[in-house]
Amino acid sequence: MADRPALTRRRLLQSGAAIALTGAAGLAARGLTAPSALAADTFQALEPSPGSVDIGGRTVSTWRFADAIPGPAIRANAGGSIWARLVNGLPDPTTVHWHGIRIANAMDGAPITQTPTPSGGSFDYRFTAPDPGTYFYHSHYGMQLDRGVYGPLIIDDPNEPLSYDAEFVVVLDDWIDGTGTTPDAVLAKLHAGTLDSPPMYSNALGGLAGNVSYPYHLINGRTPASPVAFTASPGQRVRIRLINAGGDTAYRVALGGHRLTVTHTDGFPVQHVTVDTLLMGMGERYDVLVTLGSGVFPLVASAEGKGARAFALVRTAPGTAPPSSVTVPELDGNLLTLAQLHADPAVHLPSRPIDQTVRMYLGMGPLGMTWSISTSPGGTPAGSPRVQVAQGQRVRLAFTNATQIWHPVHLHGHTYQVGGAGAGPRKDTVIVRPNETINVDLDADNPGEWMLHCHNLYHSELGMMATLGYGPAPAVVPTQSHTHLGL
Ligand SMILES: [Cu+2]
Repeated sequence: MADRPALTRRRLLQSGAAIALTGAAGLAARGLTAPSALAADTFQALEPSPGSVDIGGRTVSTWRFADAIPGPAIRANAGGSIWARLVNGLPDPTTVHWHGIRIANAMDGAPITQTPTPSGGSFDYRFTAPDPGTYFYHSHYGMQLDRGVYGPLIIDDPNEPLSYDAEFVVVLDDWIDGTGTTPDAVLAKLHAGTLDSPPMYSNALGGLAGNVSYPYHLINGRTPASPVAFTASPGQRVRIRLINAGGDTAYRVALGGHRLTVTHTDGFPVQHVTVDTLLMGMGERYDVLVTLGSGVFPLVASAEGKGARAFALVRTAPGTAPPSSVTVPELDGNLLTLAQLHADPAVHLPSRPIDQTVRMYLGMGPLGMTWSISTSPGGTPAGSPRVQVAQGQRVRLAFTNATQIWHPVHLHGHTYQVGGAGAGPRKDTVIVRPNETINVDLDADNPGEWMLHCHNLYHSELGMMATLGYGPAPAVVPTQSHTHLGL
């Protein structure tokens, strides 16, 4: 196809994230051989372990997939087979979740679909990613994601309809691990009601912006003191794939001197809309197109309501880099709203009656020490409800936020359409603001037990999680929480 993007290996390496070693080359590089019956189009060894990471101006000790964060970029074609071999070098059990992928249930990497892989153990994830787009993978065990156990997952469309010259993969993260505390210690304080955070508010998020104040905010593992520089040529059209891998931070993203044409959210195409800036919750992804000017430009992800930012550079010409404190007027410009987003008609849910509507209430216990999803208003923060659906149903989930803080609500194994068939974007993670109700519709076409939870890791570990399951509940439902807080 004439307008396919010219994505060379060099360009991918310029994107600031390492390309995955694929197929036989990847196996050979890892000293492994694949019996032909086990061969896959894409192979990736994942060996999480404790160790130090240079985040730019500071070295921290943490848990991560490789010597640098994010972990290796895994890249595959839609419909191609992926084989990721987990070898757990962490002292705790772990799992790997393929966030946003409509995957077979047993491969979802959730602690309700597999026994977490013990320290020293291994697990082969073998799956096909049906939908092209921007995804990520991360540990789904305890607080490991808010350490550094995550990486980007890009599914290419062999018939990519968008035309662009280069691509940047931009992974955002709030960082606290190894800075004198750990996410587990922060979680324990939150649960005890003793976490002392400065007030953090955001009008755009409708109230409290977060619970945790982080010392650093990173783009592709680097602090603003030593930013990543993405390079391209003036006039080139660049696809920027944005991934929020944070634990408790919404990021407001802008590129100084440019507007952003939003083309996808959570992997799925939307009708293009051009804005100055967009706000993304934990677990959300956005793809934007930008035609680059000539110069050195600040790419800023402002930690919403937290008075701090992540920072990178986009360089298309020689020149002095702007300081990380540079004013970026686009951050205060036209902000993308959910109402502006409409799925590309090619990915609309077909129109049909809703078979089952499930009301789900997002709640908070005293002092934010516990959190909940309940199927009744005023439900208690105890337990993780299971929503039963039947294969073939059109299901509407109605999320009502009864708390004073926003929640990015994530469903495994499915992509819903916000607002119903033909209305808003296809997504797997949606921000629900205080006192807001958001309806999302989905087709129950992927049997299994699927986690449905807030992607604020502190909220989910303190109880804001449920299960969407097909048919009667399985006899044994494993525990979902591994924080050793007795929940
Ligand atoms: Cu939440």
